[in-house]
Amino acid sequence: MKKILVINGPNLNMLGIREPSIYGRSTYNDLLAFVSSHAEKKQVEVDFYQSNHEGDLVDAIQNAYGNTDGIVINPGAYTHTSVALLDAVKAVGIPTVEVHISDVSTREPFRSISYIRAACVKTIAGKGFDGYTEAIDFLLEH
Ligand code: CA2
Repeated sequence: MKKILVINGPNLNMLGIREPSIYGRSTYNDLLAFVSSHAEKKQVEVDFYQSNHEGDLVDAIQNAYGNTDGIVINPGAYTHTSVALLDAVKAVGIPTVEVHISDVSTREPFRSISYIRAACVKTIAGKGFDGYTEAIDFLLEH
């Protein structure tokens, strides 16, 4: 069975609490349930990790080395700032898909910048929670 690690960065544990017009009303636990149900259908093992701390996210990517077939990552605001996350994905060489719930390209200009994108096999944005399942399907097919 294939194993995929789903990583969420800062503030994604607060989903559903504020800004429903941007991120929807569903919570982080709803996201986990939605992705888990899809993974079960696709017979893929999925692990989840969420942190508000950049170094902990780097550790999670490094810990996937040698035991994970693919990574789905929503780096949150670190998307727009973190060379460390870019380097971590490059270092492990695990196929990684970048996901954003909102359409970052139509929001503030700084959200159009993504450092991690250069190390990712695909970027999916603006599809809500469906972006995560689309990312899993992409990793299984490629
Ligand atoms: O659209 C996305 O998935 C983002 O990665 C979400 C990040 C944001 O910084 C990125 O630019 C785009 C924010 C995570 C959630 O932030 C919340 C803010 C208020 C209430 C609940 C969550």
